[in-house]
Amino acid sequence: MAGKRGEDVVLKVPEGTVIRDAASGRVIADMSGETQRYVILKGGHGGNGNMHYATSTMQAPKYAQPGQPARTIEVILELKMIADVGLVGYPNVGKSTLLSMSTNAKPKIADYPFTTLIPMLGVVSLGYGESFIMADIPGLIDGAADGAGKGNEFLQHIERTRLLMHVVDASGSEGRDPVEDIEAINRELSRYAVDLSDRPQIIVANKTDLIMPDAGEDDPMHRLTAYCEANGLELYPVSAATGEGVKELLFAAYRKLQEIPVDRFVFTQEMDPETEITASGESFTVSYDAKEGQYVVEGPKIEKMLGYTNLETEKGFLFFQNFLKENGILEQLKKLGIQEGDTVRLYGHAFEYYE
Ligand SMILES: Nc1nc2c(ncn2[C@@H]2O[C@H](COP(=O)(O)OP(=O)(O)OP(=O)(O)O)[C@@H](O)[C@H]2O)c(=O)[nH]1
Ligand SMILES: [Mg+2]
Repeated sequence: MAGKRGEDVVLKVPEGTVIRDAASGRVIADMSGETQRYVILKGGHGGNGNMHYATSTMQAPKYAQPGQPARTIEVILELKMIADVGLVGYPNVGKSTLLSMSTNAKPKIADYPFTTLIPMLGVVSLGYGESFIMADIPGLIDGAADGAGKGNEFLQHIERTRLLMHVVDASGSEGRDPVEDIEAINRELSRYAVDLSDRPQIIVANKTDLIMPDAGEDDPMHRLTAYCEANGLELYPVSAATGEGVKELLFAAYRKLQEIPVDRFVFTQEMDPETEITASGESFTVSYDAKEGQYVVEGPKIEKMLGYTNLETEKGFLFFQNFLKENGILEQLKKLGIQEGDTVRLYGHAFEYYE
């Protein structure tokens, strides 16, 4: 009698998820800030039950109009964490150790590269309601911006962070040079799809407990300090293992965050599916069959309409006429030069055309 309602498809996503059109990659919506709910595609118009067509003489008409078909779209849901501070650096420099020392998070820590495989968040509480969110991501390697070691996937998680903590192994315990490491990681940050090199940065010189006392000129901290001074970078020596210097680092980060605007990187809409996507398979063609001397209208849309329209009834026939007009079919027939009395063929049906 009244026609069934379709079900809504509701997908719950974590805050910060970016919705993109799978075909073109264009941004449809950024599920952050004000956007808490977003309708990607509205369902088709509902149909009319047979009671809609009841008249005083026809109490129970057999004709009913089904609803319009639904439209479909394939989307990519891009998870982007929302954190204030993002930890970046080569594998094994102690990023996860720093996260576990600074927050309640319990990341996996081990003495080999690529221990962290998925990004992790933790809340840094400094007391008196002073807190911020810190994100640990897996270690980056050369070519990360091009996807090496899944680098681009990991970098996407820090796109929205306001401040980067760039962690290096200041002791050079693995034979790497911290200054070279800073430059290499920053190269990757600037080459990533979204230029991350202008994000405010704090350099964290970790593993200071491993630096030999009285190392003199061999102390990598010397070169690191000189490099940071020369390049205007803030440097904090810490030992994530012993906790030495960590408090100072966290307070410095908190102070710095107060100066950086909170309006995080928001993605603007590049595509509105509502205006671009039409129901699939909703097409038809209008042509002239010279051999038969008939005009031919065909296609899935016509087939579908004929399937739910009873042309034997007056209501059905009226609907059919309206359909031809509203879909521009009459217009196309006129363009092809149709004259009064000509025959129009639609699958099994043939009609004489009259204005
Ligand atoms: N001596 C010393 N060892 C540390 C310090 N910080 C981390 N480590 C050790 O360094 C190793 C790597 O630490 P992680 O925190 O797992 O390093 P990560 O940067 O998260 O590594 P990935 O997740 O692989 O990128 C572990 O064995 C830690 O115990 C430190 O300050 N001093
Ligand atoms: Mg880690």
